Amino acid sequence: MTIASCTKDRVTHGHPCFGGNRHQNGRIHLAVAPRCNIKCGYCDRKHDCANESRPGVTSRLLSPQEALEHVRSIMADDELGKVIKVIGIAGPGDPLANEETFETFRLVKSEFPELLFCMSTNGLLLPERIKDLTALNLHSLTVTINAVDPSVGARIYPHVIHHGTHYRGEEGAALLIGNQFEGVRLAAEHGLVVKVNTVLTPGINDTQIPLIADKVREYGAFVMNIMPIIPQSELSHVAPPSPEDLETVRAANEQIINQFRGCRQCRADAAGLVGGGCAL
Ligand code: CLF
Ligand code: SF4
Repeated sequence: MTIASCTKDRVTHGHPCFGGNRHQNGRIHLAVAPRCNIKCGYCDRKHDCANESRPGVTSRLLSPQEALEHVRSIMADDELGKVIKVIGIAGPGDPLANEETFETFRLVKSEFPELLFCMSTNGLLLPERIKDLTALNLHSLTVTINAVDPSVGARIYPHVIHHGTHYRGEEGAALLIGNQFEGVRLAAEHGLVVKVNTVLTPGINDTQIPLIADKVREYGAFVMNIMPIIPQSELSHVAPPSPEDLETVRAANEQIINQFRGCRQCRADAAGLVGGGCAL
């Protein structure tokens, strides 16, 4: 399924990660969210959230006030200031598990209301925070969903911590997956443009991809981004998909929902054009 350009522009406003022109439009990531409330088997927590980043690079944590100053300095730069269209929060942990995320959006939005605001999450807290996100007038949201079946999810998520209680195995996965899909449904219903990231983990969740696509399309997601696993931690033994295998999965999935193929698995403090951005 290709993204018709008139529909795409109306929905995404040129957002580089939703099919907008990523050679012209850039983003600033603000690394203000250190804590996480789940454990993904491909994450070792020495690095940024692996649902939107690659290992080997870590971000310096910023306070909300420092984040605002960081945005000010980039927007004042003659070259970078012209390309920045989006302010994103994508880690280093889960943005919804950190109140600093909300404070940062409020601060930056009050000074740069013309920018688009974007966030990426594992989705565990999405149903209960959706009203807070819409109150901020968040433009776009990414939810990483790796399974529909809790038995598959249990092989990807060793544990989930929800309101102070640890859940393991299928119980934890079922809670997480339920909140992810409900969160996507509510976000779309509230007018956010929703992208679903899925980490393709060969031998574990291959068969889940079309099931995820069917469900999130029904719930109103706009586009899906299938990312190759970068093996580490509990899933370090998994062989990542070849570029050819990844493309085969994306092409099949395109029959169900739009595909984003431009992802560069950014770090949580990236700034500039996707793929060409420096981290200041
Ligand atoms: Fe950042 Fe993510 Fe928003 Fe983009 S990144 S929070 S949706 S503004 Fe983009 Fe980077 Fe891929 Fe993410 S290329 S890792 S998809
Ligand atoms: Fe790591 Fe992100 Fe998963 Fe949290 S949500 S465990 S930070 S990959």
